[in-house]
Amino acid sequence: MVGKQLLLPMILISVLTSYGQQFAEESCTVQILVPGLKGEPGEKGQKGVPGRPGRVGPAGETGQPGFKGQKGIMGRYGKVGPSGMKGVKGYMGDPGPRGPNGDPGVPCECTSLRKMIGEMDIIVDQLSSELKFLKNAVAGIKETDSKVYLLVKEEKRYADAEIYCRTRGGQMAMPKDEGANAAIGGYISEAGLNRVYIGIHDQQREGVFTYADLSPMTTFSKWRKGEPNNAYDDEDCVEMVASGEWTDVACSPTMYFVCEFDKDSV
Ligand SMILES: [Ca+2]
Ligand SMILES: [Ca+2]
Repeated sequence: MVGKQLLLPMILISVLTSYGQQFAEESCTVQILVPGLKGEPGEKGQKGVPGRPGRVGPAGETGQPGFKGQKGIMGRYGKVGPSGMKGVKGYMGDPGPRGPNGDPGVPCECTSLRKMIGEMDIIVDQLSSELKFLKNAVAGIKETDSKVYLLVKEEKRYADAEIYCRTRGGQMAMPKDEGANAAIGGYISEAGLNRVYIGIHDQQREGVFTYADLSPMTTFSKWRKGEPNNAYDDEDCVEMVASGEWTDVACSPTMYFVCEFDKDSV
């Protein structure tokens, strides 16, 4: 296409040039220029690249305000608020009708009640004591053919120990033969004790020892060597040591002791 567009001017120039030369050579010759035939239409070209974006247009006009919407549905109930302040105290009401008279009271019997309580305390003490006695008995007793011996692990003076045994139907242990003495001595040593009171004393007459039931000593005795010696002129009771031997001692110190009970009465 371009080639065909340029062809005509070139031909024209060529003709003019040629014409000029010929005009110079043949100044009288006349040339007539005729356009060539129209060429065939060319093929359609390819689509070009997109052009650049155009400029930003001017701002539009402000629109009109819309209509107000309809009222919405009721919302849920809110949380319960805090308690309010305490109100002012009201006025006192009128006094009510008088009630009926009560029953007549009973005279106080405090003295007899106190006496009863005191007696009950004594009974409780006695029961506690009996319970200890039973615990001792359950813990272990010794016996011979005719006697039952009980080692009482409560420290008492001789006089109190004697009362204790008698209150329970017995006596302080009175070893009147080798068998009984060995039984009591074994009891003491098995218990791991060194000495206990037994039922022998010379409280009635100094130097004349009797058993707790005041029966006289006959042929049997088990005095330790050098005993009885009535030391400090104050030894009228007797203890048995673990070997089974006897020693006269004072009656006031407290120590464990052994009671005996006749099997017939147990
Ligand atoms: Ca004595
Ligand atoms: Ca002595």
